[in-house]
Amino acid sequence: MQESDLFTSSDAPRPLPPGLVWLERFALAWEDALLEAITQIVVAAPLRHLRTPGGQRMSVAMTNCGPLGWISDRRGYRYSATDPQSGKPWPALPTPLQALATAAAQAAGFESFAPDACLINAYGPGARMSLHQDRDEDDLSAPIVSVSLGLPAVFLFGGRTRRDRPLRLPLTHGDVVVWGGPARLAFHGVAPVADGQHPRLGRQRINLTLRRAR
Ligand code: MD3
Ligand code: FE
Repeated sequence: MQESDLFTSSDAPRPLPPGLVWLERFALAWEDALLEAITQIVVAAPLRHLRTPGGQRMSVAMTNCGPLGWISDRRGYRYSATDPQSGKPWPALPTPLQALATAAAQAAGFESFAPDACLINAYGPGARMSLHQDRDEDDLSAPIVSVSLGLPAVFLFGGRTRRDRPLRLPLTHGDVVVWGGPARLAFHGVAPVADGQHPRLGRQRINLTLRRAR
C-alpha cells in the first residue's frame, strides 16, 4: 500500500461551505445557564412529538421559547405565539440564550441578530431529522444560530437540492453553528443519534435553533 492511499480524496479536509461558520465549544461559557433554562422551559412547555402535515409522528421531541414557536400539525408548518397544547404564550427567551445567539452571530459576521424564536429539539437514541429546508421565516437574510448539547450527532449539510451528497459535520456538546447567506436555504438534516451517556444530559441530544421568524 502506498502512503498516499491512507488519505484518499474523500477523507481530505474540505473547507466549510460558504455561509456556514462552525464555532466549536462556543456555548460552553454559557453551559450551566443554558441547562438551567432548558429545565425550566420544559416544565412550562413540555417536549412533545409533533406530527408532520402528512400525519407522521416526528422522532424528535420539540418545544419552543421566545415570542414565536415553530409548530407542525395536519394543517402545515408555521410559527405561533402560543403553545397549542396549553393555549399560553411560549416561555420567554432566556437572557443568556439571547446573549449567546447574538455573540455567535457577531462572531460569524452578522452584526445585530435579534432572534424572536427558539425551537428546542430533543433527540433520544435513534431519533433523526430527514433532509429539509428552513423556509417558514419571513426574512431569509437573517442567519440561523444552532447550539448542540448532550450526545454527539452527525449533522448533514446538503446543497441546493435534496440530491447533492451531504457534507457530514460531527457536532458535539457546546458546538454552535451559524448558517446564513448562501447556506441559509441549503438542505440539511441529522443522522440517527447513536445511543450513549452524556455526563450532563444523559441519553439525549438537545439542539437549540434560534431564528428570526418575523
Ligand atoms: C442549515 N434542526 O430544527 S440545527 C431544524 O440539529 C433543524 O436539530 C437541526 O434543522 C438539529 O430545522 C439542525 C442547524 C440548522 C438549522 C437551520 C439551518 C442548520 C441549517 C438552515 C439552513 C441550513
Ligand atoms: Fe432545519
